[in-house]
Amino acid sequence: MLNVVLFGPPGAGKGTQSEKLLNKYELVHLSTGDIFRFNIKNNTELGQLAKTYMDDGKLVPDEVTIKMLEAEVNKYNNPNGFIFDGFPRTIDQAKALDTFLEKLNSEIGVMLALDVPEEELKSRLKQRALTSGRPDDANDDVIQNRINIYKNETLPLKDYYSNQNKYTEVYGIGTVEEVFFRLCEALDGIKV
Ligand code: B4P
Repeated sequence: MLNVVLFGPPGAGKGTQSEKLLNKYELVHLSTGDIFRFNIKNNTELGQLAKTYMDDGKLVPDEVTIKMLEAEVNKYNNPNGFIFDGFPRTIDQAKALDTFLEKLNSEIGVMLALDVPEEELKSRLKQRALTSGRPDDANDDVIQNRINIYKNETLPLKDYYSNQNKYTEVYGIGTVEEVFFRLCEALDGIKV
């Protein structure tokens, strides 16, 4: 199994690039953001809870997110591997992910991190707000909050995976195709 964590700040292009990677490498795509938004759209109990955090740009609590992710992982029987998009976002989530994968006799192969400067992130999210209808993209304070939470709670994962020699950074500026090419180069280097 090839298990990839696609990592980066809000708006770095994780969702965009995951769609392309999953086709090329035939991996299962698990995006916690997409799963939460699906639940919000369908007005489930989980969706109602997640919405109260997401609209403010806060992380959904670990116990909720971890339980949901494990249930998703267990839906698949013998996949080629997973792309985890937007998960883990905290050290506790990363530890939980290691435990789930151990149960499947597997592990994370690599964390691919998209490196994008803050000004570009803000401009992409505001652009997306014009069409996405996402409340968390539409407000400058919420965007800033998401970036701050990323720096404080999510960025420590860089060390978590670096210490296991699993961290690879990819420059996230350029066209979607250019960034995809760099990600594939990084991934192919690891697979060989
Ligand atoms: P997510 O859904 O994970 O999304 P994201 O961080 O907003 O963006 P992503 O990096 O996927 O950006 P995209 O490709 O769309 O999270 C949303 C919220 O869900 C979180 O704030 C949190 O509340 C909650 N949540 C999710 N996971 C959680 C977890 N594990 N624990 C707790 N809470 C969790 O790209 C953004 C824009 O840039 C798009 O418009 C795209 O078209 C554009 N773009 C992409 N690549 C580009 C390029 N190369 N050049 C120019 N524009 C580009």
